[in-house]
Amino acid sequence: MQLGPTGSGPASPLFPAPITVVRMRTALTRGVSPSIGQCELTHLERQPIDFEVALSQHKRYEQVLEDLGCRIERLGEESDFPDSVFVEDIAIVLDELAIITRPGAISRRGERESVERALRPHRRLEHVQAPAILDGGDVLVVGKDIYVGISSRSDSEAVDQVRAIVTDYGYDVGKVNVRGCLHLKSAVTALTEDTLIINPDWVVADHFPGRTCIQVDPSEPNAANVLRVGDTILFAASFPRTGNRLASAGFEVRPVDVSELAKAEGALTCCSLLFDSAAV
Ligand code: CIR
Repeated sequence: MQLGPTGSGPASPLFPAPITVVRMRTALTRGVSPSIGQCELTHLERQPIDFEVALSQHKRYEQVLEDLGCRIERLGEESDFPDSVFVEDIAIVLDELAIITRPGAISRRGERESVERALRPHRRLEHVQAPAILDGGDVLVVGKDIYVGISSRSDSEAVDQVRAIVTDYGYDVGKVNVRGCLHLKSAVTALTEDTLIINPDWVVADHFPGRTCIQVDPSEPNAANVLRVGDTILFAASFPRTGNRLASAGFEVRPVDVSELAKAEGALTCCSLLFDSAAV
């Protein structure tokens, strides 16, 4: 029997049953492009990428997200866009709205159309406008603080645009200089709202006052890109020392092998856009 609004009697046309909106975590992903071998590279030498291995690592990544309670919304692979598996760079998804970026690499701008279509049912959309450039990998959201890396892919003009879009929602937006790596989130990601993991050679901890910064193991410079899903921290399996560091600090950690995708300069955060939405 369905109950009316007081919960005490049957639902009727005058008192329809209350609608329960179930929120759930969505992970927007995209299949690996068959042309991933022609990806953009900035800090790495090109090496052959085994497509089958990349595919199976990506499937496993999605499986782990699903195991942790995410609903996977997977976009079709795009053979014209070698880097399109790295969906994180194309949008910033906040609770209140999403911002479609203007990727710093011209080869990646065509990835926006399908991501925009996928996000439209979930969020009101805003756009970074030319001539500004912004990659999502440069945007670290921690609570109401948004840190934007100034890198070869993202500039100050984009920071100003993002600030203008989100200020009314109570966000603070700050610029962070990064050096020696592709994106801000190659250098620092969030473990909790209070604690970050950081490679101090690539970004200075002073940018994050009031937050504890745990450093990566010095032998694993690329280990700062971790992905928090609920209470679990996913770390790249290639960086076990940093994984141990996090476990010793009390975090629930889980290794995920993304070594083949790392040859395309990708890591854990870049293969998904995670956001809460109404269950479908
Ligand atoms: C690129 O250079 O755009 C890709 N090969 C790698 C992008 C990785 N994205 C990310 O870490 N957010």
